[in-house]
Amino acid sequence: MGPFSFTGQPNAMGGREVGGLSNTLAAHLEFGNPLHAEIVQTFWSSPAIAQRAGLKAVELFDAIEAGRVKAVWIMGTNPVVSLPDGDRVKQALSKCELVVTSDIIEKTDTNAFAHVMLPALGWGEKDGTVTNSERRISRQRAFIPAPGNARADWRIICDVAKRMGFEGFDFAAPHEIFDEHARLSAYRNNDSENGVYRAFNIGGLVGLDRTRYDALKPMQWPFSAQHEAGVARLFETRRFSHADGRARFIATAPRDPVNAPDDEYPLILNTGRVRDQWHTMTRTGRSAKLAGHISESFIDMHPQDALACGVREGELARVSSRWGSMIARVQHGGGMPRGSVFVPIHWNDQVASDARIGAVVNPVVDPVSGEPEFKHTPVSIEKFHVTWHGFSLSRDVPELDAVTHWTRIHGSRFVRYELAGRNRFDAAHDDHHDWARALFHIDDPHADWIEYEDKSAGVYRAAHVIDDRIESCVFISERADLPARAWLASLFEKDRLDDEDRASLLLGQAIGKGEDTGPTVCSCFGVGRNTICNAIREKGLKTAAEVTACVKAGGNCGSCVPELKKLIVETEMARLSTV
Ligand SMILES: Nc1nc2c(c(=O)[nH]1)N[C@H]1C(S)=C(S)[C@@H](COP(=O)(O)OP(=O)(O)OC[C@H]3O[C@@H](n4cnc5c(=O)[nH]c(N)nc54)[C@H](O)[C@@H]3O)O[C@H]1N2
Ligand SMILES: Nc1nc2c(c(=O)[nH]1)N[C@H]1C(S)=C(S)[C@@H](COP(=O)(O)OP(=O)(O)OC[C@H]3O[C@@H](n4cnc5c(=O)[nH]c(N)nc54)[C@H](O)[C@@H]3O)O[C@H]1N2
Ligand SMILES: [Mo]
Repeated sequence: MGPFSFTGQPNAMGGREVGGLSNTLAAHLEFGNPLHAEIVQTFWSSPAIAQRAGLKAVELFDAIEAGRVKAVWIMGTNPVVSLPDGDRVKQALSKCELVVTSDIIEKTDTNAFAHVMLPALGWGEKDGTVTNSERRISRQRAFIPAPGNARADWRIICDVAKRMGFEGFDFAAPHEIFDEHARLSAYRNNDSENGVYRAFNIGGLVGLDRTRYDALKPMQWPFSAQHEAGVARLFETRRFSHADGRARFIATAPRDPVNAPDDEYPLILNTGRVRDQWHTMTRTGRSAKLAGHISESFIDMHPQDALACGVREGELARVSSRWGSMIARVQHGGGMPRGSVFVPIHWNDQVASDARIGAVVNPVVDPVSGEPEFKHTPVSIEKFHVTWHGFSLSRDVPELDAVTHWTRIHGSRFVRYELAGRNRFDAAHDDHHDWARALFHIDDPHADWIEYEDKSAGVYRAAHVIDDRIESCVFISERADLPARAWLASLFEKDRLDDEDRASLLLGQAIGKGEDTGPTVCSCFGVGRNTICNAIREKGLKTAAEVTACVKAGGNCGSCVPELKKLIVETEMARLSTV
């Protein structure tokens, strides 16, 4: 989206309409204007109403740490991962007297601090409306049944409110809440003496019963009695939301980031997303297909900066700032300028030993919006020393206590770990053998255990088979010669290994058959990089559309099209450099 992202969360607009931010009242009414507060209070016949904005996210955790806030209810967000200065967020939560969380996933970095967990329903399990960036309200319907005792957030809120003795929470279903929401949006929304004009007006949707609510078609607000069809373009009438109907330009003075790089922290850390993960990965991290694209966190940096820091592509490095540190693998592919490094925001303590970039990010915020300086933290980078690299694939979770660094990758019938360690294996003492069996909890001396060891090269490979079915395997090496993971992963789909599989097992690839299709580029159709590059080379493909026609990649959601274009250029450059 570049610098002009309006809003990213799919229902961020919906969140604003219902007053989901600490500095707004519901229905586009604001704090700081007594008339606004009075409108909401009167509509709700509420005995009291807050007159001041609440604490914004970063301020809230400062207040928790200082003991000024003693109870917090965290709903639908994972602040231990997504807020800056993440270790301080952990510290604040561990001091807080009461931490309640509502999430749809049990094991998250934030849930680790909860005293009370309230299991919620996810979007495919619940019923309601969402609003996207073009003000279009759409019905959202459950298409999978509720798991266990999980309940919709609105039900949880209403029940807690009722138990606390508050009135006005007796809703039987979402359409009743929507009706109240629509009535508030239209309430005193006019130019009369005691009203306040708001563009957000869905008065035309007041009084929908369950049947009409269920049948609601997507439509753009405002949707009042006057605008029955919804409004595609706002402000065509040149009526804005200020009392005088006029818009305001606000001159903003540019300001440098508060923390400048220096000798100790000479590089600028930029953070953001990768294509196939969503935020803190609680959901996307569980998809085997999505993990095929980029499976580990990384530090993208210019090759010359890497040289100056003494790190090489493929090696692990530590990124440190004044606030904290994390570890990830160095790469150069992103075209970073000198002086800047990029680390994705997604990986966290559930999926990796030490990959939470939020711990490194500085907590300075914009004074007006409260938005943190997520894209600018001075950091230093140094090599993270390990003596060996490896990976394991297993049906059960291995024992990781003796492993220095790991990342977990979700497979369809297995879990994969990328591993690295600092210990030295003593070949004379069967160290590898004992270590690998402990990793998979194997005590049985008669287990079907196949192993290969090249002591002088520091290479060890082993696999555990039960009734001809692969149970686990581990590959470690002191050199950069580990096999690709794809073929081994495919063995976990089989109920029986055939003789050829067994013979090829510790090679890590099928003898004589099949080819490595490379890391996934198109997640929709599971098309690998090598397949795409071979097609481009052999058929002389020149456009992304031609690649799609040939190997299907890019033909569904289209999010890999930029990558296809890049591969076309790279393949052409490689061809030119060899002629
Ligand atoms: N796959 C995926 N998509 C998502 C999300 C996700 O988690 N995963 N999250 C959604 C959400 S909630 C949001 S908010 C959006 C965010 O969407 P974007 O804001 O588009 O995404 P980011 O990756 O955070 O950063 C965008 C770019 O801004 C650049 N940048 C950093 N500093 C500067 C600067 O000073 N000037 C300029 N011009 N550019 C700069 C970064 O290098 C980066 O390439 O994405 C949404 N879409
Ligand atoms: N360093 C750095 N940090 C960033 C950013 C950055 O660019 N750089 N970007 C920032 C931005 S723009 C954003 S939007 C944030 C996102 O940060 P978060 O909002 O903290 O990230 P999510 O992973 O989307 O968290 C959503 C949580 O709610 C749970 N959940 C999902 N659906 C439901 C539901 O229906 N009900 C309930 N109760 N829970 C549910 C999920 O399992 C997950 O734990 O990260 C911010 N942090
Ligand atoms: Mo966002």
